[in-house]
This record gives sequence, structure tokens and C-alpha cells, in this order.
Amino acid sequence: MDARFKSRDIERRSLDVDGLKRSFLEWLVYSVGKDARAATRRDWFHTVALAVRDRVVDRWMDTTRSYYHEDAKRVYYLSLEFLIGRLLTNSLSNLGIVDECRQALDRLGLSMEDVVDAEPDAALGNGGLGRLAACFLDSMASQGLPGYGYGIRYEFGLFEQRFENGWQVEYPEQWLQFGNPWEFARPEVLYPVQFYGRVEEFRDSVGERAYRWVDADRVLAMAYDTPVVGFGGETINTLRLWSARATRDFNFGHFNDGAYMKAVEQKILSENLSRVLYPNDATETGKELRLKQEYFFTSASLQDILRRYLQHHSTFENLPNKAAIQLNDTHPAIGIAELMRLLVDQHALRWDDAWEITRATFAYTNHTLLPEALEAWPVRMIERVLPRHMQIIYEINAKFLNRTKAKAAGDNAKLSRLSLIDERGERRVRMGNLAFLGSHKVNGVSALHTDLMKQTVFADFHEEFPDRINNKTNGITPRRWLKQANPALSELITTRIGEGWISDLSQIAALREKADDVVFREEFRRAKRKNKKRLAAYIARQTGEEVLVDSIFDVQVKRMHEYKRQLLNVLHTIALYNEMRDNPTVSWVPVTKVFAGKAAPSYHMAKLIIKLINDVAKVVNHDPSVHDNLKVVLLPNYNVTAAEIIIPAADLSEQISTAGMEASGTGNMKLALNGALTIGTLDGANVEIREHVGADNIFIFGMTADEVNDLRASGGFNPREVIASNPSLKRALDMISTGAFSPDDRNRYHPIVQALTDGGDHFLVTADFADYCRAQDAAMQLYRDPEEWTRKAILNTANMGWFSSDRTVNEYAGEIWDVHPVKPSHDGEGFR
Ligand code: CBF
Repeated sequence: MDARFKSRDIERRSLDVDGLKRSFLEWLVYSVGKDARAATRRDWFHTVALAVRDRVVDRWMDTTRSYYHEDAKRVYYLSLEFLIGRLLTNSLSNLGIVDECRQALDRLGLSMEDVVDAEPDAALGNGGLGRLAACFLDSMASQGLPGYGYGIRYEFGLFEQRFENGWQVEYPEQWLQFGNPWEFARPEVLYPVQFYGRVEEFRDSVGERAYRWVDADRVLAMAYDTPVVGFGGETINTLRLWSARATRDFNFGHFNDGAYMKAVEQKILSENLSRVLYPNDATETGKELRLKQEYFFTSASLQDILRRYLQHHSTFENLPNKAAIQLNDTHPAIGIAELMRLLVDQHALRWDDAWEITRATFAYTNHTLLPEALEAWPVRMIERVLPRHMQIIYEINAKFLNRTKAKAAGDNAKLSRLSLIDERGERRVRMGNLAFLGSHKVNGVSALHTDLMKQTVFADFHEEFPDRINNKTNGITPRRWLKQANPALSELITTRIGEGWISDLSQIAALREKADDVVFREEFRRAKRKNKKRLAAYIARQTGEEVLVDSIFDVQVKRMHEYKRQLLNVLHTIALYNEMRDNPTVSWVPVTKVFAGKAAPSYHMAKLIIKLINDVAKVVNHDPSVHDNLKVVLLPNYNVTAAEIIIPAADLSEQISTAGMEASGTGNMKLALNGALTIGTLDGANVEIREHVGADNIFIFGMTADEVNDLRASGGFNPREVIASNPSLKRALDMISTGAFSPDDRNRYHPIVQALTDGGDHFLVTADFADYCRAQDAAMQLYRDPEEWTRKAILNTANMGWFSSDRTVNEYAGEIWDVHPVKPSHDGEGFR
């Protein structure tokens, strides 16, 4: 064998600095095809990523082989979104070779940061739901759980956000433009997915009535696999993303009559299916292409799951013992009808047996109660796009309602609420009801959210199936959100309590006693300051604004949405600005308000709020009378990479949604783990964060979910009265409405003012304003006492151990999936 190939083979395994350096040089030439003198940063990123990928391949195969040999029960996480972000540092960190890589690059005269920064951010998700899926992948692999992610390989991820004259403008996010070194294309893993056509009835071999779906359009789903490196590199799981490919079955009739190009064009159009991620967060769009995307990836995933199952089994009754399928929201809920179709139509199972198997295999996570986010597809659309599925849905519904009718004893209103079909107005399929009925477990994502599910959206179902709803409070991976994003703090923690916390975050509780240690407090502050300097430099680069590192970094980073109430924060900013101007001799605590977040392109109000923040920033930041004591910045293009810079630097974490509206939140967890104090309502997981960090170490304000509910139900809320009785609120609103921040267009913010006044203030911004200001004052007072502030910040970090996604995933594994860790057998030495 050529000596060079042999040497590459050995290099593949080596994890020391020399070995890494040698393989980087080889990979640059032989895989990227560049000479070191001509290589760009991007070439080096590809080189390093390919070299790192090589180091996980053997272990990846070992893992997959072990699952196969043990015929282990696998969990399949079906999600339309995986917000994985960059993978280089994550992979190096989980393999434990960050320093070795840095040194190897150093010897080549390269900076690790430059190489890391050349990686595009894989933004295959909108926000919390997609990022949760990515955290779960990390946690499953890190704990040796046989877990697969299934989703779509979007060519364009979530749009890139830029500000032009203060307005959000969307640009395509072309993360695949220069190739993706992490993925393996699998052109041989190809499944047909059908759309449209009609259903034919026939008699099967035993004379039973049966159905086949004919005259349909076909698309192929092609797999791309990305290895998911678990912490320690023991287990490497798979994220399988589907890309749409046109079939090659051309109609030669077209060819002959000269319409060949038309036929080809049609085929190519079918590849649009995996082209772009829908940019809506927790909002349903109702577009046919979206329904097709949902069915496309779900059908391909189910076909793949059944293929894997059939390697060991010839009948289906064991499917629930070998496969747990988790529906990440209702987006893949059509899978319930699809599995029924595959079992009944293609594998000739009896309906009742197929239904038993389906229900025992699926579980469903609900992520929001917002009515506008509950998917409900028009019956007519499903009938046209997925005609056989519509029949199956009708059948499921009829059987269920017939069974329930007897018990419901004439309660027709209840029956119509339970129905899979919403008959009010245009008839629609309620995907939440389908997901509920077709799953053996249904969970919410925080304790409050789960309670509200039982009381509201799924109240009738809960009455019918009292054991089905359970809670699984979200979590975040400490590997990315502390170890990787915050090296300063994580190194400090490790020097004090060892590194056990990285794989068992409950161990971070050992820091509690350090909160009273003056030296530790000093070091904790130093780490925070380092992160704040890093963020200040990033702010300067992104916005041109200089901010004081010693000001409170008051951070609200999340999607722009009225229920998340960025407006409440803006109103407080204006009120504070006025106070500072009115009282120039007071020694103010300097404040930097940091905002970041994207608005859905069609969500006009959210886009107007972005413009307002930018307009307020322009006025405040250039007003010499506030002496730089107040700065407002809105960072563009919030994504995972930006979050990794912003979150470790935050002092105050804004979690201020209207109570009852944020299902859980996970940014709240990331910020608290990184030592920010939360200012928040009793909403979502904030309630549990308060229980864990202690009521003294969090600033809670505002109405509770019950109070919000009562107030709305009473119909007696009058924002105008509240505004009239609060001069600082009135003044802030007057400034907005009279154009103090928009002299070029004084009416610009009329819709915002209208919504907060005559519009009834649905999100109760004005109702919570006074108490929010009180909580803000308390935070500012506390900040004057750095020792006490730091003590509380340390207690936040120390008490967040429970919010690890390892804990969450373990709960799913034990209480929903019944899957167990599998130890891969690596029969070679070290990494192979
Ligand atoms: O559960 C994960 C997150 O999901 C959402 O982002 C969603 O898209 N529905 C919710 O809005 C979050 O509250 C939740 O944390």
C-alpha cells in the first residue's frame, strides 16, 4: 500500500498535538486541495473539521454496530427544527482535545478563534423548540442513550437579520454555500414520498376491503448523516436530515412531444421541499408547502425506522419495544396517520392491531398553548395533498368518538371539542388532538405549562385519559452553555470542584458554600468581567456603540414577540432615561440594555418593536445629559453563536413574558447558569427556577397566570386608567406617540400605542409596568453592592444543576421512552 495512505490511516486516530498538526497539513492538501500558502480561513476550518470528523468515524460505527447487535430500543426524535449552531468547538470539547487543537494550529501560525469563526452557524431552527432538540441530541449521546434525530436538511436556515435604517431586513442564510464538512451524504438511503393523487379501493387476497394510494406525485428523500459526539467521545449518535430529490422517472411522452424541459422543470421544483425553513416561531402559517415539508420528513423517517426494525423482526407487535418516537410539537403529528397507513396498507395489519402499535410507539411534546400556534390544517388541503391520510384521520376520529359517545352522555359540545375535526368555519384537522390521541404519553415543558395544558387546551382529553399528560421540564446542555460558551467561569468552577459537573450538573451544587468565600467571589466577578469585555468588544464591532463594562448588562435575548414583552423593557428604558435626565446629580448605576432577536418576516408588530428599540437607542445613546449612564443596543442576527457570547456576559436576565404564555423558556436557564440574576414573571420554567435558586436570589414581579386569567375573564381591565395613574408610564407612552423617537415620522408608533391603550393591552404590559419598575429598582440597588450581587449570582449558578438537559432526557428515557444506555464496544485502542 502507498505509504502515504498508511500514514493517513494512523493520523486519523492520533489526538496529540503533533498528530493533529500533521493531519491538518495532509487534510488541507489531499481533502481540501489547497496549498498552505493559498489557504483561506475557511479552508482551514474545513481542514480541521474533516480531521476531527475522521477521529469520530470509527467510534460512530462502533456505536451504531452496538445498537444493532444488541437490537437496542432506540428513541427517534422527530423535529422540524434542530438549531445546532457551530459544531467545531463542540466536537473538540466533547472529545477533550480543544487545547491540543489550539496548539496544533498555533504551530501552523493559525489562531483557533479565526478557524472557529469561519464556521457558519447551522440555524436549522427558529428558537427554543429547535435549540431544545439540539440540547437533547447532546444529552442523549453524552449519556449513551441510543437516540436518533430526524429532520430536514434545509438549504437555507433561518434568515440572516440585518438592520437597515433601524428596520429588520431579511437575507437568505446560505450555510451550505461552501459545503458542510460534518455531514455524510447517503445517496443510497433514499425513500419515495408521495403527494396528491387518489385512493383506490380494492379487495385483498382474503376478500377484505383495502386501499391503495395511486396516481400520486413522487419525491425522493435522501439522507445526510451528521455524527453527534457525546461527551467523552464514547457514544457517537446520528442526526439524519432529509433532502428532497426529484425522481428520475421522466415521462417519455413529454420528451417526444417536445415538452421535455417542462417535465424536468416540474421535477426540479419538487426539490423545493427542503429548500427553506419557515421563519415562524410558535406561529402556524397554514401554507401547503409547510404541510408537505412536515409529511416529507416524517414519512421518510418512519420508512427508515421500519426498515431498521425489520432487520431483526418479521412482525410488528414488537415495534413499541424497539422504537420510541417522540413528536417535537405537532409538526410531525401526521406521522400517526402515516404509520397507520404503512402498517395497514403496506404491511396488511388489522386496523386495531396497527392502532395499538402506533399509540404505544408515539409520544408527543406540546410546546405552546398560544392559540395561533396550534396547527389546524384545512380538511380540503389534506384531502388534496394526502388523500389516504385524510381517510385514516376520519377513521381514527369515528372510532374514537363512537367509543366516547356512550360515556359523554349527550354532551355534544364536549364531543365536538374532542373531535379531530374542527367543524367551526372551514373544516380543519386539529393536529394537537391527533397527536394526543395517537400517543401513549403527552408532555408539557414546565410544571406550570403542563398544569395549564390540563386546564385549557387538553382539558377534555385529560378528563378522558387522566394518565396521559405528564411534565418534563426543559433543560439545557451544560457542555455547550457553560463549558464551551464560558471558558472563564467553567475553568474557575473546575479548579474548585473538579470536572464532574460537566457530565453531572447536579455536582455544581458544591459551589453553594463558595458564595460566602470572598476570594471565590472576586474570582467569579473576574470571570464575569472578562465575558463582559468580550461582549463589549462584540457590541462595538456589531453596532459601533461603546458600552461601559462596569454597567449592569441587562439582557433580553429571544425571538421578538408581543407576549415576550420586549415593549415592557423598552418602556422601562424610556422611564429610566427620563429619570436620569430629570436628576442629573444623582449617582446612577450605569445600565446597558442589550436586546437581540429576530421577528418573523410577516409579523409587523414585532418588526415595529425592533424599529422602536433602534429608534430609542439612537436618542438615548446620543444624549449627553445621561452621561453614558444608559446605553441601549439591539444586536443584529441573534443566533446560537451570538448567544454564546452574550449569555456569559449578562448580569440581569429578562424573562418578562405575560404569565401563562411562555411554555417554558430555556434562555432563562442558560442565563441563570452563567450567573445572571433573573428579573421575571412567574411564567414557564421561571417558577421552577425560583424554587431552585431561592426567592431571595431572583427578582419576581407582575401578575400570576391565574391573575392574568381572572383579569382577562372579568373583561374589566382598562389600560387607560392604569396609564393615567402612573405618570412615568404616561410620559413614556406620550413620548412614543408624539414622535420623540421618530421625528421623521411622528405617527410611526401609532399601532403600538393603540395596542397598549384602546386595543385593550392584551399582553398586559401596562398592568405589570409599575411592579416591573419596582423590581428593576431593586436590581439596581443590589448592583451597588458587588459582594452581595456576586453572592446571589454564585447561588444562581450553583442551584441550576437540575436544569441540565441530561436530567430532562433521563426523565423522558425512564418515564416515556423506556430506553436504556448502551455501552458501545470499541475493541481497538483509544479512538479508532
Ligand atoms: O420547549 C421549548 C420552547 O419551545 C418554544 O420556543 C416554542 O416554540 N413553542 C416555546 O415558546 C418556549 O417557551 C419553549 O421553551
